[in-house]
Amino acid sequence: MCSPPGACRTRGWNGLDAPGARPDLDGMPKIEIYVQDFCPYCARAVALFQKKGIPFEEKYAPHGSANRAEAVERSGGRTTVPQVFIDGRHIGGSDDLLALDRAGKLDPLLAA
Ligand SMILES: N[C@@H](CCC(=O)N[C@@H](CS)C(=O)NCC(=O)O)C(=O)O
Repeated sequence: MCSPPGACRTRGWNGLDAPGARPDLDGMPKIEIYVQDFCPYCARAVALFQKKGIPFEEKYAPHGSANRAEAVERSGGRTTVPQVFIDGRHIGGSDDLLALDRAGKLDPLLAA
């Protein structure tokens, strides 16, 4: 679900927009990151997936947007961004994501 249309985009391993069908995404885990502008924590989460070469969907979720409300609901009430989901599973914010990575528990979730 992406509202309004255009508020979400898929970014490839190199961080460039990857619009339209992406056959190369078949079998990859579905990464969703809710973000807003001027958000260093969002940039940190995005940079981790870029470093790992994992494409992800960036959902633009500024205050008051439908995407922000969706992020709050899906995360069980977390009001900050980023909020990260892997195959629908809530991972948390940037600190949670990096802690998971440091613990060696992120890569297994990303293995196709
Ligand atoms: N510990 C959180 C911090 C996230 C955070 O503070 N994000 C800021 C934006 S960079 C935020 O959402 N602030 C509250 C707001 O904008 O309403 C994390 O690691 O994700």
